[in-house]
Amino acid sequence: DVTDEWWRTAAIYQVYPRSFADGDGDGVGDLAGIAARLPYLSALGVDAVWFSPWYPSPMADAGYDVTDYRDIDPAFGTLAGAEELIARAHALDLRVIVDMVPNHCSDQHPWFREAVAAGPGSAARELFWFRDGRGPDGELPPNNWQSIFGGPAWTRVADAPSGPQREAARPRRGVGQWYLHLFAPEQPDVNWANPKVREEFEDILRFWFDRGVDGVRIDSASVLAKDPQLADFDPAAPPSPHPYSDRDEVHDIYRSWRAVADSYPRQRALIGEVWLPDPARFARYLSPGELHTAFNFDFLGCAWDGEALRRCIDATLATHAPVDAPATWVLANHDVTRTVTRYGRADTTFDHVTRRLRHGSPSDLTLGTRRARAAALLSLALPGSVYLYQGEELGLWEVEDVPDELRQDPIFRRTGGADRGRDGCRVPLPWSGSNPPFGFSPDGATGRPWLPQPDAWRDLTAQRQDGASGSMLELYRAALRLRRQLPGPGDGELRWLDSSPEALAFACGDAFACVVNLSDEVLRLPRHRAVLLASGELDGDRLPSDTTVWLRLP
Ligand code: ISL
Repeated sequence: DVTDEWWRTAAIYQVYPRSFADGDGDGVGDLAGIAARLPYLSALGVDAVWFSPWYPSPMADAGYDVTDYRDIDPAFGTLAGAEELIARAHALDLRVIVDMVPNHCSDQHPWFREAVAAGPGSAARELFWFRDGRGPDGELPPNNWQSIFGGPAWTRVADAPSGPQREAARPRRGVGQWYLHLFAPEQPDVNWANPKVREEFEDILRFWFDRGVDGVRIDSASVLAKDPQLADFDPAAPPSPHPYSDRDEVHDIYRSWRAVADSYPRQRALIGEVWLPDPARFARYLSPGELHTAFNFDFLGCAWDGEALRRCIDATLATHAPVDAPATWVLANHDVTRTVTRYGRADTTFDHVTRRLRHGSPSDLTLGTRRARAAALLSLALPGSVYLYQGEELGLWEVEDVPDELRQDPIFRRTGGADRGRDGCRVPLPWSGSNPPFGFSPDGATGRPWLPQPDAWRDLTAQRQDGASGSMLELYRAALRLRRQLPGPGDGELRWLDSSPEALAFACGDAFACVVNLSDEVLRLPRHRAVLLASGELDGDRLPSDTTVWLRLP
């Protein structure tokens, strides 16, 4: 149906392929594992599945370093397997979203290998940002830009070798030009001012749309365009326009992408990961002829505090209303500390420069779980679309004691361990049984899960929670079921019912209300209403602290 704007109120489940389910027993998740668990996702009640990158990759950044945008990494499966997975998902009424990584590719991508081999001044180098270094021998990076993962945003390559060495040329610490990478050195930024780059990615979009995918999630969507001057700047007081963030040229790219999406008879959604603190700048990505929807992390970065949450909700709704785009709500993803752990701490703050959560105190997981349940019902009640990260529905916590030698996140390495990185939220899911690998890998598997699972996850397996009243899984299932059945949760216009800073009480539509108690005191619920669902136990008409309730209004 061409008019079906399913993404407006969708609940979208993020699958992180390495860690979802392992079909072949090597300890790494794969498409066969995902295919076997699609019925689980369908029963959970989500509308769409977003797959984090599944393309061939050396995995320097867990697949966000792509060597071939039109294929599947052999560790995950085959392209035919992906096509079959898309078809199976559709047969279960699940939409499919793939991850598009347009800001950078892998340093092993044929384009980059060719650029290194071809040497300075070549057309191949024009697909990236190569520059001579500064200093007498070019030994200093071309400018002062810092990588988002720590350290300089530049790496030097060897000068172009000639003769038979050419083919084998690989980037390494060298004496030649430098290339720009806003993320890890293994992720060279491509040059979006080059028409060849634009053609290539439009073709890649078509490639996946032709295979039936319903939308793309656009990684790091606001940093694609760079100021070709590549001048130094003070990150504490960046110039306007910014040298690489949110430049006007980037909107031009998405207008072309929209034309590609619109050339298909069935709606394909463009979903931007648009990290921008300024709501007006954010909303530009949603203007007519650009992206359908976008998410950022304001909600996720919000403290468990009534006033802060209300401000964030109001600001988010106010940003989206004028552009007639749905608000999006994200509590977790593969880049941040899991909710249970985050909410179990008194001192978590969000660092807007590094975009990392910071904390000092240990986490109280009982409190964290209670709040994560309350936050889940809040996010699923708010009007708009909602993104769930795999394992959130099981109440998994951050695995903070991953041994250093097993950590794979480049952030851990690039910061010398000062930032523990993102491995702790990427531990393979526990499905069944009482011991690792908890059904993540099939019986008789030869490989162990690529990151070790805590023994205590035996209580959090999907199997253990299935049908268990009061389990996190059953809470998500019930909420997603109601979200589908009723006008109200996830839908309509939000009206605040209470102005107290420590209670978030709002109605959506005529008959549905959501109340979150963020105070230390018991809250008395309004009369003449029926309880549809609660994140914790109620005592008559009393709502305990850190609890959310969904109500049917008379
Ligand atoms: O995770 C972050 C820093 O700790 C964020 O700033 C993150 O880098 C940013 O949101 C972009 O994230 C996306 O692109 C990265 C990749 O590492 C992330 O996993 C991905 O979500 C580079 O491709």
